[in-house]
Amino acid sequence: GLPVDSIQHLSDEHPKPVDVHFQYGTAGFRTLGTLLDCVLFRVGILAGLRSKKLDGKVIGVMVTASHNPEPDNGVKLVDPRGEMLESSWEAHATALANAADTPSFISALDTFIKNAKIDLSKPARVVYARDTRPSGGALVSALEDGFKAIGVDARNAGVTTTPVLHYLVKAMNTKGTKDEYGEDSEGGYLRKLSGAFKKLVSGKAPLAPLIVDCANGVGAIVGATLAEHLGDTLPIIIENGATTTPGALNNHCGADFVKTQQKLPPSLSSVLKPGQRACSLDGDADRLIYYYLDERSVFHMLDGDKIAALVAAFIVELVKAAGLEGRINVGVVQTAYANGASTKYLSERLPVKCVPTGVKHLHHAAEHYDIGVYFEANGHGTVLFSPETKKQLTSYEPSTPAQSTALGHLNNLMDLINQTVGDALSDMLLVEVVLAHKSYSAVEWDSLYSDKPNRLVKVVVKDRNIFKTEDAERRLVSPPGLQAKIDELVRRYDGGRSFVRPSGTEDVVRVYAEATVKSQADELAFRVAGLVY
Ligand code: NG1
Ligand code: ZN
Repeated sequence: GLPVDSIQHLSDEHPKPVDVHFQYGTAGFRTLGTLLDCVLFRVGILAGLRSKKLDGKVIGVMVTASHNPEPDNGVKLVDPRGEMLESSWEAHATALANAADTPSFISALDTFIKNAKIDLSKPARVVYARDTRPSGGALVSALEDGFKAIGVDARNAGVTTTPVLHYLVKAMNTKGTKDEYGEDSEGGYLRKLSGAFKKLVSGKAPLAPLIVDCANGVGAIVGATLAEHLGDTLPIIIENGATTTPGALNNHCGADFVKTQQKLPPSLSSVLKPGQRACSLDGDADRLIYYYLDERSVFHMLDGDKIAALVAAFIVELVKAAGLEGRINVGVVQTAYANGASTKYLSERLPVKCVPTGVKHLHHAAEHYDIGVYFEANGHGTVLFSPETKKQLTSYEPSTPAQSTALGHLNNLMDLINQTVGDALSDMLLVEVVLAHKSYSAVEWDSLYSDKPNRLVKVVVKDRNIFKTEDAERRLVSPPGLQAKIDELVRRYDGGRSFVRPSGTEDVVRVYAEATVKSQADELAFRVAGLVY
């Protein structure tokens, strides 16, 4: 049965703050770090239960608030294949986190264990990690109390990136099987990525140094070790690597800053030379945005959509060159936030699907292709190779040297790409490989298509839950009549497109608009926002 005494005793040390409601959203639990102690304790227990439910498979727990300001923190669970927690458990997590006190928490646990038919005699295994946030250490202690309370065989992966933690979960669960994903350590991860990278760029012209803005977060730590593994094959210059400077994390730097401000992090203005490539990671290194300055020092951003276009077109070419056209189908998954010009570019070359916001939707849709490329415009994304495709690529007999070369590249890409989740460092190497193969500069990559001018605004409303969408969040069904008004406005703008949806991570409604001219995109966004308000 449930070790009630041990849970009771430890739970009393991690009381729930009154007047706070927690919600397991698309990014797990996320709020001020000072409020999360009890949540971490309870998540420790929940992770143990999830592992027991899945017969002792390893579950991951990541303590991070990604691109959010430094005082925030958060926690999310990772399922055995390295993927996001199954949706039905999100509600259980929310219910347990909100139990007012120890007795109601224990009774909620009891009910949950019965309803979910969890066999408590099963083993529980968890691997956990945190980013560099100052609140992380204490929150991890609370998490460990949760493990202690229910009895979990827990492995501390220390301070590392979100994608490394996802990798570890998958590597631990496949260890010793024919599907072994890789050595189950950060070193194993770095050797896998850098090994594949070196094979992919061998014989290509040397790559010019790349500036990497690490958002003063954990990407700087893992990125520095990666740089050592890469040596001369890719000279990396780490900027914003101040992981212990109070207040520096994500402050005027990082992928979210660049994407939302559409400008250079001020700290790079004296570093970046015209024509030179640079990229920014976010605070837990699962998002990546590239950019460069043109010869007039004008800033140009290469976001997740540009990465998807670059990578998808390259993979399609390799599949063709390997002689596998028609046998391996490549597809792309985007959300409504994808720039209209990227959707047009990609749709002319391969199947493109639009899904609601949130990594789990993108990931699941990408699994339906033989090779599925997914990226959010904000720079989160990866490429998935189906198990069938993996088999095909490892067993296929090429009939010409050219086919053999292309096949080798596809096999190395499978190792280079972190297929569990978006991974800024892995994606960065992927971009560099394509640039090396195509002999593209940042300018040439940028010219695949021109972004349509766009504007994203947030609107604070009384109740964002009245906003209901359909068609992958591109149309509102509620409040009644509002979509017709938006349609009516959009018609008046050349190349106009706009949609409204409630945020899943903030208490706001987001309004996105595109138009052929920037000032019109801004105007359309603000007029639609006026309808919402
Ligand atoms: P919400 O707050 O639901 O718009 C944001 C991002 C998503 C995704 C999630 C999870 C935008 C417009 N939205 O979601 O793309 O990254 O956070 O972190 O960028
Ligand atoms: Zn992140």
